[in-house]
Amino acid sequence: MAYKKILTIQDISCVGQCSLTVALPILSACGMETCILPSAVLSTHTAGFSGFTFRDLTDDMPAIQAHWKKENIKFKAIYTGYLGSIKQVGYVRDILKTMGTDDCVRIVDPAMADNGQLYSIFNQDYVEAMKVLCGEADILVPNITEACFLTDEEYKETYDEGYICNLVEKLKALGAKTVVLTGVSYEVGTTGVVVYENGKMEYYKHDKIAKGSHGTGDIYASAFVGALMNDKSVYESAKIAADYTVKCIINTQGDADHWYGAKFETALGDLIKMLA
Ligand code: PXL
Repeated sequence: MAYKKILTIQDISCVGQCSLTVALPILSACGMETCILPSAVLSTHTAGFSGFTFRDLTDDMPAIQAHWKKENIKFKAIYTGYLGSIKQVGYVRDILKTMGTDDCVRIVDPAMADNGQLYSIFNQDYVEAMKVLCGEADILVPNITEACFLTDEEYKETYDEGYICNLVEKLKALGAKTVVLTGVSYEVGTTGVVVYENGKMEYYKHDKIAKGSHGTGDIYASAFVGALMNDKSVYESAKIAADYTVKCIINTQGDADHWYGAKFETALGDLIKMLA
């Protein structure tokens, strides 16, 4: 397996099992040297906790990037998630453009919305900035809510293939080369991932676990990047990430005290086996 230096840019939610506290261990377990650029530091994530602290690290970014440039540091993949501000989206666009190796893969998870709603700190101006960043991705990994905000389409709970194809077409029109759309469910009891690549659309269907968990989008995207960096195809990576995320949710089910995240650590062994 190739050992690669990759960069992930997202927040540190100190408690809550999302963003960097998920991406770093998952990518490390996948065998990657994982460098981080924290977008913000929060006491907890924002979905369900109240009174969280939020330190925006936007203004630290240019100096960090300048130092890395001076040290000739380049990354084989750059994977972005939850960002701290609109100004920061601009800095991240520049990092995507300038800090990759010639064969760098740029993966963007818009990480701004779920269940039909934007996360609390974001607004329409942020959505507009995110559209530009998403257009510059090699691989875009949105959920359906994010796809709707990015394409100005109405969010629906039930839909057909035509609705999903239209979303994917419009996401491609933003400029992203490859799209991995998560949480696509056409029937009760199953959900899945739509993968659009090189003019071909495929669907991987799997069980839908009744319990929805916070942070599963981050678990999914991190495992996807980890599999991809292990030279799996986009479709195979999308499938591995889905199977792993389902295991994490199953391992969390039935623990009412664990409402804020998924016990992704308990299935890391399974993920490593899937990569073998
Ligand atoms: O999992 C997405 C996420 C990441 N980071 C923070 C969040 C959320 C979801 O709410 O609040 C800070």
